[in-house]
Amino acid sequence: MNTNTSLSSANLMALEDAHGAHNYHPLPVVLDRGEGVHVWDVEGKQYFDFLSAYSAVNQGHCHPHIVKALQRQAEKLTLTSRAFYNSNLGPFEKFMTELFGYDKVLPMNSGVEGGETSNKLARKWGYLKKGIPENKARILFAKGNFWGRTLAAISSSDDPLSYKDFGPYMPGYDLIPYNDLDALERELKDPNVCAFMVEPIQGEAGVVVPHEGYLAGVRALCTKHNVLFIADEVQTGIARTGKLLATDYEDARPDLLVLGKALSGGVFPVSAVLADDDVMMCLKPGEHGSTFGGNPLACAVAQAALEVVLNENLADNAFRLGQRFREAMQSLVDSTDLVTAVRGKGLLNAIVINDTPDSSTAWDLCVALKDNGLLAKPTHGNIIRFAPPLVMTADQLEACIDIIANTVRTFKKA
Ligand code: IF1
Repeated sequence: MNTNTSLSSANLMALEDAHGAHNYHPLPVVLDRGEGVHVWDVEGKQYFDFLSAYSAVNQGHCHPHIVKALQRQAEKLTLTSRAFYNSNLGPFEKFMTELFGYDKVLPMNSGVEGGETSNKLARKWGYLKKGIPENKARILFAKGNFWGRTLAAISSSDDPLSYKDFGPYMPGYDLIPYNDLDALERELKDPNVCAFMVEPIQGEAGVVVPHEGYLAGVRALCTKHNVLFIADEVQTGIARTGKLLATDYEDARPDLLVLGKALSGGVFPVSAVLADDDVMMCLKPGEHGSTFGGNPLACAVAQAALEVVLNENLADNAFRLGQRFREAMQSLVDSTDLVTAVRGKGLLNAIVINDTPDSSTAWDLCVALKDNGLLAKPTHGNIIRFAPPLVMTADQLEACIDIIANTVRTFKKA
């Protein structure tokens, strides 16, 4: 139970409303405890978590192996800054570069800091190695992208909710259609393009899966035109889509790999950019950094979080359970009017609701799912993302499928 045992969900929602910025519109549930695939609200009601904190809790809530690593390190040394070496960073960097197959890693904290770091590295490489004239470097992004909330990230957004009234915007950022190799090649002919940053599957856009061969095509075109391929795997990485990385599905090794979220199992903000020396060594001491980046606590937590992914074969589990989940959702598509499509890979999936994006139907369905013990939230309007922790068992998945199917079948539109 929460420490303020006298406060009900209603009291706690009122406190957030009165004293917190209104930059979110949460589902009306107040979570107090999490363990594995379950969370409990302050009244003690249990739910299946089908959002996993936007794929940051792939290892399940409060995984003991990760929490123990946090506790042990927290009592020893939490932060030194990079003004000094620390005893965790080197071993962690060795673990990361060997696991993901790159020469170097640059540790940061939030996912968007990882994105910003990859963009700075790409521009620096563009000037020092590709010979792009000063301040002329261009980075391409895919329409529908989402990589965070900083002024740079929203400068590449085509979603007014992300960018409106936050201008002026970052110069040198341009958009091309997602999943369109011809459009990409047309832009890559410009010698001032230093990078193309893209999500292997677009999460926020509504779990948009590109055609087979798109990622391999991006890789080949970026190689052909001497442009850096930046893969934003903040949401798709760390076993979420049924492989360690979503780019592992094709011959599509990125030049810059951006990780975040489940890199720490949702226990601590940890992000990272991996690259080979040709790119990473363009950065010299003092040219980039952060107070918390690479701190001993982050290293201990992230190493434990990755050990869980490997030791519990979470990618294979996500692959298998994802196949079963999409099969079950497809039967809802075939047998109801409410659900018109299902898409995804591994345990990053979404269903499309048969209503306009500005309707409340998807939201109302998520409220009904909540009442039936399963938490999910619409992404864009009429699309509901389903992303449970990857530690889910087959039996638990069947129970969740039953909840979703029963809720859909008994749901009445407003
Ligand atoms: C919010 C969305 C998801 C991301 C990808 C980088 C980042 C994210 C592919 C930045 C972050 C979060 C942000 C959070 C909600 C959530 C989200 F709905 F906003 F778009 F997951 F789809 N690349 N996504 O998905 O990582 O700096 O947040 O650690 O801002 O509301 P961050």
